Amino acid sequence: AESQNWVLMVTAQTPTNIAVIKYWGKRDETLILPVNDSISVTLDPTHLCTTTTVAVSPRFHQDRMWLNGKEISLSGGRFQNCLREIRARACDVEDTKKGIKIAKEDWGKLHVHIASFNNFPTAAGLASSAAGFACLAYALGKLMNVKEDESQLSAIARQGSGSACRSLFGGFVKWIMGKEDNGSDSLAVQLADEKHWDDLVIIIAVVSSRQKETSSTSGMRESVETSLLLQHRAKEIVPKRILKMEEAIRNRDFASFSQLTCADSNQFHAVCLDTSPPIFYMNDTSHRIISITEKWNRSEEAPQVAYTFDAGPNAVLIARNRKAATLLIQRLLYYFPPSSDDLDSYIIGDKSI
Ligand code: 2P0
Repeated sequence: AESQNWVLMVTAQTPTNIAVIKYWGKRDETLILPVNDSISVTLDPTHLCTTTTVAVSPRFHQDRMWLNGKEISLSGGRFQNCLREIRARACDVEDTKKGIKIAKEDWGKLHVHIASFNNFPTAAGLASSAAGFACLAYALGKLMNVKEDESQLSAIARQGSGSACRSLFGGFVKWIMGKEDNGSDSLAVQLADEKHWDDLVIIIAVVSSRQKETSSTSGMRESVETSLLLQHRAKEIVPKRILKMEEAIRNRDFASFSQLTCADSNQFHAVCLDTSPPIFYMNDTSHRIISITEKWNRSEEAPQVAYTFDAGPNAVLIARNRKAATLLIQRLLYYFPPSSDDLDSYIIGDKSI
C-alpha cells in the first residue's frame, strides 16, 4: 500500500450454541480434541451472541484485543493458536477503492486489533466462550481472505474453545471428534439448517448470573482423570445416542429428541458427580426445574419440553412449539414468581441463526 494510514476492518456476529449431546472431556488438551462427538443447536442472534470487529493497519505495532471495551491479554496459547492458524491460510487482499493491496506474504508482518462485544453479561456463566472464538475465527478469516469453508474454520475455532467449533453453523450441528492425532478431522458439520425444525422455542431460565466455580476446562480435565463413568459414556453410550439424535432431528421427532436431550444432560451431570472431588453445577432450583418439567411431560400424552444444563445452574428449556412455550412460561412464573429469589431472569428466543 502507498500510504501507511489505511485501516481495513471486518465485523462479524455469531450466536452461541447449546449442546443436546454434551462434549465433556478431551483426549488432547492443546489441540482440544474431544473424547466423543457432540450435537448442538445454534441460537438465534438476538440473544447470547458476540459481535467482533477485526482491523489491520501498518500503524498497529502488536496484536491487541478488547473484550466489552476492556483490553485483555492475547498471550494465552488458545488465542495464539487461532491467530497462527488463520494467518497461515491468509491470501492476497485488494481494496481498489481504498487503494489497499496486501500480498499473502505481508500478513506475517502486519498486526491486528480485535474488539469483541457480548450482548449478554460475560460473567453470567452463560454461553461460555463458544460464540467468541467462533466469531473471532470467522472475522479473521474474512479479513485475511482465507479460502477455507466453515467446517475447516470450525477446526480452527475449536483450538480456541471446543464448543466454539459448533457455532460456525446455524440450525443443528455435529462436532465430529475425528480420528487423527493432529486434529485435522475434528470439526463441525451442519446436520440441518435453521428452517428445518423452526417450531422449537428455546427459553433460558437464568437461575444464577454469578460466575461458575469450576471452569469447564478444569472440570472436564478432572473428569477425564477420575471418572470411570466418563470412559463408559464416551465409548458405549454417546456413539449410539448420536445416531438416535440425528434420526430424531431428521424426523422432527420431539418425543425422542426430548428423551435423548434430558438423558444426556443428566448423564453429563452424573459424570460431574462421579468426578473426584465431585463437581456440582446444578443447584436446588435446577433440580426443581427438572422435576417440574418431568412431571408436566408425564402428565401429557407426549413430552412438551426438553431441559438441558451446562456447566452451571441455568436451565435451557426447549419447548416443542409456541403453545408449549407459553404454557411453560406460565408454569415457571407460578413456581418461581418474580418476587422470589430463585430465578434471576428469563431469556426467550428461537433456535436458528
Ligand atoms: C458442551 N460444555 O458441549 C459442553 C456441555 C459445557 C457442558 O463445551 O476447554 O468452554 O474451552 O474446550 O468448550 C464447555 O466447554 O471448554 C462445554 P474448552 P468449553 O457445550
